[in-house]
Amino acid sequence: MWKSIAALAAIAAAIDGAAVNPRGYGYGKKELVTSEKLRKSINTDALRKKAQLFERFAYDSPDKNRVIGSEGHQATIDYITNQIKQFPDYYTVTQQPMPLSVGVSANLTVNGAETEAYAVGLAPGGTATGKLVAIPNLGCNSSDFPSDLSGSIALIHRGTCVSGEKVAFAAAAGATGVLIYNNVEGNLNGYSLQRIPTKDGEYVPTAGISQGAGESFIALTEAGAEVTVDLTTSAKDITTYNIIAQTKAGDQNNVIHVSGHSDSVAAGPGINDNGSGSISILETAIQLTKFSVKNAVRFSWWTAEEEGLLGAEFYVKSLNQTEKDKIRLMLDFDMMASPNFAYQIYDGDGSAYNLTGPTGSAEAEHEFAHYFDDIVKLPHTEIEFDGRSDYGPFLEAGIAAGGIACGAEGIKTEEEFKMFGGAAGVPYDVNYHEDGDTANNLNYEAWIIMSRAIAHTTATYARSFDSIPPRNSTAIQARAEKSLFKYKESPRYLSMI
Ligand SMILES: *[C@@H]1O[C@H](CO)[C@@H](O)[C@H](O)[C@H]1NC(C)=O
Ligand SMILES: *[C@@H]1O[C@H](CO)[C@@H](O)[C@H](O)[C@H]1NC(C)=O
Ligand SMILES: *[C@@H]1O[C@H](CO)[C@@H](O)[C@H](O)[C@H]1NC(C)=O
Ligand SMILES: *[C@@H]1O[C@H](CO)[C@@H](O)[C@H](O)[C@H]1NC(C)=O
Ligand SMILES: *[C@@H]1O[C@H](CO)[C@@H](O)[C@H](O)[C@H]1NC(C)=O
Ligand SMILES: CC(=O)N[C@H]1CO[C@H](CO)[C@@H](O)[C@@H]1O
Repeated sequence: MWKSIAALAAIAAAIDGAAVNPRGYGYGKKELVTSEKLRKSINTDALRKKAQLFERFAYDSPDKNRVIGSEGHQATIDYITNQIKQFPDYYTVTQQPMPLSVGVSANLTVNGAETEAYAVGLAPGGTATGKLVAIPNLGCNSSDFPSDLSGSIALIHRGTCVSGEKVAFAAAAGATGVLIYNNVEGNLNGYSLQRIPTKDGEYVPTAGISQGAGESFIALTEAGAEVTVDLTTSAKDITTYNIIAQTKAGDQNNVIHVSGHSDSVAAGPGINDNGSGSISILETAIQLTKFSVKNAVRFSWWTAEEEGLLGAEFYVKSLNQTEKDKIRLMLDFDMMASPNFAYQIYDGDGSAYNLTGPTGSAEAEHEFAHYFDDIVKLPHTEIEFDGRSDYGPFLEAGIAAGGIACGAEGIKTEEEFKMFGGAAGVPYDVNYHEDGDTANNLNYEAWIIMSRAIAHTTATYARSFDSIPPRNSTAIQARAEKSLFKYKESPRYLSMI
């Protein structure tokens, strides 16, 4: 006996249909999730245990971090995926592979003298020798580049646009290598071109150097001296993964997308930044399995956030418009447990910073405010909706977004001290991007409040999108274009690139 493909498909659909109710509730007798029940199921012990585990992934790895391509990061990805796989009836989970090139080392001599330099992520390895040509302005426009850079090495200042654009302009003009010099004091180490290449061979070997070195080479070229550069870089091709899990039940055409990032910077284990966000989301995903949902809930753990939001960008680019339209709201969570915390909500309605998000972002902000005002009765502030984390690519695609954070390298103000305690005049997280970003240095009081805010919004939107304006691609697109223009000019966004 054989069955036609169509018959097999019908059987598969019938089997699927038994387990999945695309119209809603699903899962037999599980009760519909509520904010209160989901919030109460999140506890500090479970968060703490996972933070210690993430830290172990970092410290058991030769590099003592969870940076992309490291054993610590792969262990994190495997752990999260396996946790979700414990609920095969509840979630489908996939790992989305993303090929990347990470920098290994760079050796540079300038006029024969060795100069400290660092390989830059996404740039290929290779050798370039030639005359140094300083690029005026910031190299964000092709008109900054001489038409023929054949056999030359371009020297470009960091900032204002992602370095991937600068290197692509230089390579298109014939440059065989690029040096990027820092726009703040110190070496340009652990830096990335921050933009996935759009075609093969778009980038050339690139190294990062200090601001001081860059300025001294410019002085030489301006004095008319010929500056000869020998650059050798090495890079390693890796495959890293986004993790995407989605409830099998719930309306698959109206999705609440909850996400954080799974990687750390190279300097340390990255337990607040942003292990804390990843863990809060994982715990929410685990606890959600006790309940049924009306709208599908999608959880994502992005890779390569620290290299320029690459995982989230890669994911958004992989979606066609129909798939983008299914995401009614994207919520992003990073740095949930800063030692000197403030409760900060992304300013989606633009009331504090003038940068609004796509339609629906204002309503998301108000839902978080409702949680702080009415449920936990705690103060909160706003932070600029600047696209400086994984929600940036979603904003750019016109998808409504929101989120909360506890603060990174910014300084707590006197006013915030009065609201939240801690210490004024000190960063929210003194360990930001340092080796002290460990499980012991988290603020567990803040973390549980923040995690329950995630549970609150997840449950609220898993029940209903009534508070989010209906989808309207025309209006969403028009709004996105406007806010995108602005957020790419925001000082906070610019300080990241
Ligand atoms: C690049 O420079 C040209 C010439 O100065 C100008 O017309 C153009 O608008 C610039 N493009 C961008 C994207 O700034
Ligand atoms: C740079 O030099 C160091 C020390 O000699 C060497 O270990 C490393 O492999 C070199 N890197 C490249 C890209 O040539
Ligand atoms: C969009 O992508 C989904 C998932 O890959 C696919 O099933 C669907 O056919 C695509 N739709 C269009 C219009 O291309
Ligand atoms: C927001 O816009 C208003 C009116 O244009 C302006 O007065 C205010 O300074 C702006 N605020 C910020 C934080 O940019
Ligand atoms: C969608 O938004 C556009 C622009 O704001 C508006 O003209 C149109 O009437 C809206 N369509 C629906 C169905 O609400
Ligand atoms: C919201 C927030 O603070 N997110 C941080 C997570 O990590 C990245 C990279 O370190 C920071 O740039 C973000 O600010």
